[in-house]
Amino acid sequence: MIRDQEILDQLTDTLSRFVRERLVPNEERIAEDDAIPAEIVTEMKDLGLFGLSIPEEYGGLGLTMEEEVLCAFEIGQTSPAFRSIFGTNNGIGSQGIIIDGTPEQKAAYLPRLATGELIASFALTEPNAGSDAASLRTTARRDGDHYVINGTKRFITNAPEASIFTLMARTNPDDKSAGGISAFIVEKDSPGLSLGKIDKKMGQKGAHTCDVIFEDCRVPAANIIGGKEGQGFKTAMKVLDRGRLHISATCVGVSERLIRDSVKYAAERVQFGKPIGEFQLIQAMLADSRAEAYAARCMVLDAARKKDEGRNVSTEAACCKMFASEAVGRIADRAVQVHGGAGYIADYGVERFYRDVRLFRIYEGTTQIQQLVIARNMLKDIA
Ligand code: COS
Repeated sequence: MIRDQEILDQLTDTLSRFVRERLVPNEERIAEDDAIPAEIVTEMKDLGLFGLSIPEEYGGLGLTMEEEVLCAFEIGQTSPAFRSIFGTNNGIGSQGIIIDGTPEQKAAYLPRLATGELIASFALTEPNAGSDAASLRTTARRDGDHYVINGTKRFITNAPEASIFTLMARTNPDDKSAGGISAFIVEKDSPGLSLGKIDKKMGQKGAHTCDVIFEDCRVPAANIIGGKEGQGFKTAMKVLDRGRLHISATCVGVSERLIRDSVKYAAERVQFGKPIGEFQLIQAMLADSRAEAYAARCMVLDAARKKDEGRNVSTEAACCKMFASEAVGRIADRAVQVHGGAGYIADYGVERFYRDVRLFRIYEGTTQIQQLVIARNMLKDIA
């Protein structure tokens, strides 16, 4: 749903210019420094990027899902690490509070998340609970008006920068299933919370992950999301439904960027006396990439519109995540191939994207988890 086409066009134009003029020229720098420069983070805050999907009443832009994916198509056209720094405030870090939080929790955290004063992070994965999220072992034991949390969370995006964590922990030790899990808002300064060392990753330099360790960490009982125990797994799944659409839209943006760079290179690079773009074998790669990116864009828009209509898009979000992340992997591979030797050399930047996009097939649910979600829902629908 687009509420006001003119205002949205202004926003997407601004984002497109920001990406072109401020982010693209800094891609190499953030990869080398493994950090987003402070001045760029300030500009992102001024543009409202930390609050794209936070409701207007809490100071965000309150974008609908369709508006959000249209913005992500633009923001995706540069190194994914730029999106990552504000991505968790709009997506998995804040959505638990937006979807299931109490009015007090929303009022306490959302306004500061919208401005970027606070960074939110989503702490679900553990050393022994990744795809099988419901098997998580972190415990939260009630003790008076607090919970005492013990356990370790792993590969947590933006944990080194985070001010708050949306944490999933088991409040009922006798219930080993999803029903024993609750979601909490945990502030980074809570006693007993510490961080592991920053992980060395294959790509997405500038975006950071690390372990988050809870040792008798005391969290006020008022911070249980929604005020009820046992709802945390469902909160996490709803958050991921939305997050997966956002990631899919980012995949579309990166795909379009890589295709544009490939076409430009094919038009300029001369071999055998003519631009390589005139050779049909190069054309085939460009065409396959174009068709796949177009298909992904159409899927994401369709699913986003259905979500705005209030429909359950768990299946569609999984389809989008599976298709768009696999497609951008193929598109990045072809981009390297079209660039030939230059595609393998760091100076041209294509190899960096090739490594960066590999993550899209893994986080927020692997391709195999998306297949499982899609097929299970299909079987449920006919039952
Ligand atoms: N929205 C709302 N509720 C949902 C839901 C969704 N999208 N998906 C599942 N649920 C509910 C189910 O309805 C069920 O509730 P009831 O017990 O009341 O029926 C409960 O949650 C448990 O669901 P289910 O039995 O399907 O859970 P499973 O343990 O079998 O696992 C998968 C479900 C595999 C889909 C889940 O573990 C998953 O998504 N794993 C990947 C995790 C992930 O993405 N990790 C990345 C980390 S974040 S970067």
